[in-house]
Amino acid sequence: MEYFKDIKKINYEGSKSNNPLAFKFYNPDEVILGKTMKEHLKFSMAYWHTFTYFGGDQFGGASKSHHWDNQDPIKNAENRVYAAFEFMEKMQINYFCFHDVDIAPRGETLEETNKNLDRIAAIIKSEMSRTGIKCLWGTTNAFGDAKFVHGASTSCNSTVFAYTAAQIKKAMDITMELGGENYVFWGGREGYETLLNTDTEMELDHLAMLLKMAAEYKKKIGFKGTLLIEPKPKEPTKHQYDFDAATVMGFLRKYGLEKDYKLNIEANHATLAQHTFMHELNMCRINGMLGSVDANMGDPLLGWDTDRFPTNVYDTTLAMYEILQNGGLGTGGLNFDSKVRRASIDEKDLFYAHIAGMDTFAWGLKAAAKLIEDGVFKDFIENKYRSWKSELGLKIEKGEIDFEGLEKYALENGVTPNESGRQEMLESILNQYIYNC
Ligand code: XLS
Ligand code: CA
Ligand code: CA
Repeated sequence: MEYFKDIKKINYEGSKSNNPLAFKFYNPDEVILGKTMKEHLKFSMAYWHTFTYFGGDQFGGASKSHHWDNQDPIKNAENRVYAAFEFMEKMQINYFCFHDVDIAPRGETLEETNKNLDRIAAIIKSEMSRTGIKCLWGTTNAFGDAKFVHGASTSCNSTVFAYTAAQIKKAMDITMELGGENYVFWGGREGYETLLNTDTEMELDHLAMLLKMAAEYKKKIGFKGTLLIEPKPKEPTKHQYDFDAATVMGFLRKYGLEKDYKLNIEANHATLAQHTFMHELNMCRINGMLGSVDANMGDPLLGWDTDRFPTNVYDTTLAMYEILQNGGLGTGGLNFDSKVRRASIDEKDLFYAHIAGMDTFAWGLKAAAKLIEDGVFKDFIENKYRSWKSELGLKIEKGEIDFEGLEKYALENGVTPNESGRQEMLESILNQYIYNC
């Protein structure tokens, strides 16, 4: 059966095309800096937002449905697999990401839930071999159910910790079975509302314990994918433990887990933490911890996690600038953890949304590649820091001079005049590159 009958495969038609169901900038086989666009941009569909989100928000329930839904939950899950693979094939999206609960319904017991997962995973596997589409990452939903009211691994209830571990074990097994390239941990309820009832020290120790066990289990089963932690500062809890990239890296180092994990950076989580997307990518890059990206954007006028499809070329250019400098994302990719708006009630909107996101990243890639090729900011930055190549600079960096020596230097030589940072000029050049790519 064909699920999206009115829609044919989305193709590249160039920037002059006025066909809304065509790519204007994403040209999968176009070569940029020695690699094709589709190699640079490992786009992934998020199973949850695209296939199990029906427009609900804090003020109202579903605003739309899928025409193949409304049957029994297992049949529903099966149909969803075929619809999802048809969607990805038509969109030319070669990867997907999933939570356990997105692909199969929860059963009455854990055993029944696991059986449901096995049944649907087998269908996914056969669709993967039919189409060549791959799994970017899997994860578990250890936040939605009421048992996680006090947290998952950070719960005061040790039986909830055990249940969380059991869920993760199964989700990791399935991710491995599907050849997943990564496994993600986002701690939806791993945080707190008030310190009046919270032992933060114990909770953080328990979170680390769970992550240690997961890393050990990965080795035990021979899972080759990368383990990723996804920072987010708030929502649903007031203070999430995995606040931002710097917090997560400090946490991993404290518990000796920095070799076992990398980070999955989400654009909207960066802005919720009052950082730019670029900042979070940069912090990971300079620490060798950049693993993967959740591609979306927030809304400057709304203070919450809006998960909008990315349409801001300025942001994607700067993001791709960091990603290219990182030498790509390794096993990671660009997962559209993005949802169409509540009022976008037509199934076609799913296509328009992904086209917009893919085109926006393609444009960003082109502009960023040109900036790198021309060494625009690199040359400027090298020149800006040139005093560190002087005798004094090299002595400081090598630890060959102490406070007394520096005092002597300052007394004898004073300070050379500073030069302009030229921010406005650089921003203007950046615009020029974005306009002209
Ligand atoms: C929620 C998170 C979530 C993770 C996967 O804000 O972005 O969707 O990516 O659990
Ligand atoms: Ca995410
Ligand atoms: Ca989000």
